[in-house]
Amino acid sequence: MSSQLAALNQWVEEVARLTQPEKIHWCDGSDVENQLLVDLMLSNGDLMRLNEETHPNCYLHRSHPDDVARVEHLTFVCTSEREDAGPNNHWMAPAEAHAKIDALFEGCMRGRTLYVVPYCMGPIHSPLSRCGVEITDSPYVVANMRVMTRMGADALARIEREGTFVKGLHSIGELDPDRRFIMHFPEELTIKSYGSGYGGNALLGKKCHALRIASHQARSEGWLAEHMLIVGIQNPEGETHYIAAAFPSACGKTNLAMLIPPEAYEQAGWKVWTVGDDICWMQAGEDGRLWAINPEAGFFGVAPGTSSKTNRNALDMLDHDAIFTNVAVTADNQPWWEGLMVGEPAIDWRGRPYDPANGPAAHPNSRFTVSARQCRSYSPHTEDPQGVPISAIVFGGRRASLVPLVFEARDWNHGVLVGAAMGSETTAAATGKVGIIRRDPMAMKPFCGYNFGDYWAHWLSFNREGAKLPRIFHVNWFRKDGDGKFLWPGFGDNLRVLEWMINRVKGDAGAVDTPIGLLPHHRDLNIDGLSIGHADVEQLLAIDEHAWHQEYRDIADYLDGFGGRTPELLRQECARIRGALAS
Ligand code: TSX
Ligand code: MN
Repeated sequence: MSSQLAALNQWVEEVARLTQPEKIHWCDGSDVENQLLVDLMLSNGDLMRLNEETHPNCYLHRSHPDDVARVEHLTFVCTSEREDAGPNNHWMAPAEAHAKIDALFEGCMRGRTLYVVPYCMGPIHSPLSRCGVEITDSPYVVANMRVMTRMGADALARIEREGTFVKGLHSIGELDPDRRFIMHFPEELTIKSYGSGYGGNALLGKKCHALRIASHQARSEGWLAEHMLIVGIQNPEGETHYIAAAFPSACGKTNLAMLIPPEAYEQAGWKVWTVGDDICWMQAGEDGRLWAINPEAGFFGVAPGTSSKTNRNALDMLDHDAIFTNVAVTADNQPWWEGLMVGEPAIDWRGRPYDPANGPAAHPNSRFTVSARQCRSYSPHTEDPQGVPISAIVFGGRRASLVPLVFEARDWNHGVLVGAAMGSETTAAATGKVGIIRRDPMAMKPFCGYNFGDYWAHWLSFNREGAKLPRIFHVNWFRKDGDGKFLWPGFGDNLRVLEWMINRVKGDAGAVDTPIGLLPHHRDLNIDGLSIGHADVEQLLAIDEHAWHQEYRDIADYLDGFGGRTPELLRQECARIRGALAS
């Protein structure tokens, strides 16, 4: 046996001694294995079969009602120095954290099966990919990891060949919110998660590994692990430009990744290719460009709001071989959620007869899990070991006022400031008040595995001799007029904005220089066929210098919150813009 597999075996034995499972099962990722797990879950109530005529091989999972989302207040980054985790993370000393969570793991798998889940984040033969092993006592987690990652024998073979892997230990425990922790030990490439069976808390390859641990690792190895979709835009000339975009939750990342062009664009020959909808790993290639892979193999998307109008590509991939979590069902046992626009709920997400007095039928954070291969727009280049070259990075947020539809950063350093200054208005789904602006730098607030100050310095470090960096843009699809009506139609029509970006990259489009960045003149945006007035376009592209001055005062205060770790270059950039706005 290779020394790597010996190390893995030793860890599995250690965990088994601690957790006392009845059985140990090494997952190979095969169809036969999956069928056995599905059958087990159908018999123990973890899964229910959905309508076999309309939705073959589709299943519904109902989570514990107290276990329906990520839990930021119970999520810790455990570095030896508190300052390395930064004000953006909850921190606990590693020894204390291990002691605390190991006490919960003690004997927690008695009478249960321990599953060993080897997985690869990214194409199995890509040098940008990284492997991990998740130990879990949840067959639901195994079934989801099989869809979301390259799981099983091939990943195990790569681990054996390669050496290091991220160790993830997970148990659903008692599903008690008071006995729940998600702990990260980036210096040990280790994750320990106890007491939740839900998404990002339990599918450790996703947020825990591919973002929190990977961002830490990427900093020391010189690459980027980002909370970004990746989409390829093919123009009528047949060139494809790849765009990576970061948005906070509830801004429609999955919808943009699967965008359907307006009819006139489709007829002219435009095509949109989905590479990923949530996570992007990027590295400079020998040509100086940034090359990106999607470390995931599936989509774990929010169901409510998904319809044939908002995202036909997503809806079309959900009628076979999909796992649904916490959605409602119709009288004939089809999955249903708010915003689906067809059918009616009969049973709500908790399994009760639907009653509007109990709130929405589907949980607002209900999900689908589906293989990316089922997406019609899935890019064939997603499997390329070298990744895809990124032409543009897009940051964005939900802002009813102030922030224009689109602007371009002057240069890389300005773009990093634009990313660091990202903010979004809270929606009803998030805790607390609606319409409050929350800073969410690069959409990484819940996911950066180290101090944001160091993270911005790492971003700035990519601006070096020989680099051919992507242009950086900022968008806001959510600008409203005085009557509270959205000014921009959004969805497929966002391609008009992406077209301007691509033309900027090619040097074919005009822009107006302003203190906050470069904006399209209204003639630079193609609005043919849109029922949008000239005045609305002017409003979408206008800059209120007085209000921006206030915004930049807030941004400067926010950056100061990271003290000495905030790069001087960002402060200077901020001061430069404040000066330009004041004059
Ligand atoms: O996903 C969205 N995108 C990106 C699409 C590629 N949403 C949904 C956000 C919640 C996840 C949007 N909502 C977008 C958008 O561009 N824009 C809006 C706001 C909006 C909502 C409804 C309309 C227009 C804009 N309806 C009509 O104009 C008829
Ligand atoms: Mn996400």
